[in-house]
Amino acid sequence: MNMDLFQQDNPQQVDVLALGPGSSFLCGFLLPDAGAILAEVSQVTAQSPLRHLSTPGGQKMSVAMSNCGTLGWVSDHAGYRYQAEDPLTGKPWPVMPALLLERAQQAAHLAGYQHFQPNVCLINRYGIGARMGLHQDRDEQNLTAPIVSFSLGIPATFIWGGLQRTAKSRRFLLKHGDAVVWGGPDRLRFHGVAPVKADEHALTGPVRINITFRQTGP
Ligand code: MD6
Ligand code: FE
Repeated sequence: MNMDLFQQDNPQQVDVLALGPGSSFLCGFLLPDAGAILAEVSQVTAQSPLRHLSTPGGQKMSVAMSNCGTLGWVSDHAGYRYQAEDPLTGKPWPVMPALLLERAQQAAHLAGYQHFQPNVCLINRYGIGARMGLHQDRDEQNLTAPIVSFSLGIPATFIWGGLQRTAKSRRFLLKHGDAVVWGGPDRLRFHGVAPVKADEHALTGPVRINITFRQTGP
């Protein structure tokens, strides 16, 4: 029986589409509070500004990043890692706003993950033309926890691959308000974002914001 059919479990009656055995697409999940979420993101980035990190190979990333939570994801010549201080400010990352945490846990719950306790919230800002190459998310110590991903602003084409880099990939559009939850057998799928096409959104202008929630520990 699909419990999501009951109003009390899914009061928004959001469509939950299976993308794979451990992953769900929640179409329009964030639409009721997109403005409030973007305001929280602005509060975070006022304290820990968005910046273009360098890859270990020395390339500047086209996506600008920041974090909130007890740890943040960073990249530099020394590699990819999570750390408790923002290297730009030398201070701890801003606290994860309650609304972001609550909505991430609701999304995980709707997708069948009941005990998601994210401690990291990675904020990605895409301008026109920004992209993210095919990668796996494997810097988290806890690979049994899912990742919850929120998309706001202008749309982007998500590239959804397989467990091997060379596996055939599918593409789908991530639009303003969409959430994706993935874990279980899909947790280590390769994925990326195609160069963002010129567009404007009333709430963000010519920008896409992606927020991913991760649980790095037990
Ligand atoms: C993005 N997302 O949507 C990039 N990674 O801009 C990711 O790289 C990602 O959405 C792991 C899990 C979910 C994601
Ligand atoms: Fe990723």
